[in-house]
Amino acid sequence: LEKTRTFVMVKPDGVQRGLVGDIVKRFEQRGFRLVEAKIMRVDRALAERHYSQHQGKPFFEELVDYITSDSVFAVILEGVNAVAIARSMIGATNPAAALSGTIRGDYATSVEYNIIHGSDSAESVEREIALFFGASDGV
Ligand code: DAT
Ligand code: MG
Repeated sequence: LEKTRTFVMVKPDGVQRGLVGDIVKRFEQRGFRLVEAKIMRVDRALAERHYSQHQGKPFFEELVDYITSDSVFAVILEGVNAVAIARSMIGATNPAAALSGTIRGDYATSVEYNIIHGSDSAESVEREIALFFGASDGV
């Protein structure tokens, strides 16, 4: 079976709440391999590029403030059907709609603080891995 990559990022509240280990464990148990991972700070320039599709929306400034407020945990995952499976494990953008058993459904209550990001397409994976990990593509 063909393995592909996806990019996920535990947002500042997830790191602050000590959820990185639980979240990594979920992905590993599901069958993903960690290709690269790091704790890092996101500066405004990176945040605005990462979320460029949302520029101009009413929540954009708050979103950039939030994602730059403290460390995030950025991860490249590899597995079968990586984008779709990671997104289904993450759950709906608004935790009010996220099913229990999903990461947002188990750990988050507000759309502003929904604790994790996951790439939404193969194109987003390429773009986001380049933004967060540069040319490096792991081992
Ligand atoms: P996702 O993170 O599920 O891919 P998205 O790309 O539509 O969702 O939005 C990116 C982030 O922006 C999302 O995780 C939280 C924030 N956001 C989205 N819609 C919002 C809204 N209506 N109010 C406040 N924040 C919102
Ligand atoms: Mg998105």
